Amino acid sequence: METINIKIGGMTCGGCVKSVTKVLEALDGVAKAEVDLASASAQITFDPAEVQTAALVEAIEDAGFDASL
Ligand code: 9UX
Repeated sequence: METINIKIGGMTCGGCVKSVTKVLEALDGVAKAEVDLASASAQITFDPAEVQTAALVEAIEDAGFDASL
């Protein structure tokens, strides 16, 4: 497992946090996603053999938010 932190733009309430958490944890290879509103970021624990960081960024963007490594 690997852990990375991705900066997320556009989250304005707890519902956004839930949405982002859900899309990330729905991905195969993601073990845990801890999304934080105050720091506008997500700490993601994932298996790099199953999912790449680009796919994590894409999932966040597809949910309507900005994501950068
Ligand atoms: Mo809160 Mo986020 O009502 O899209 S869920 S702003």
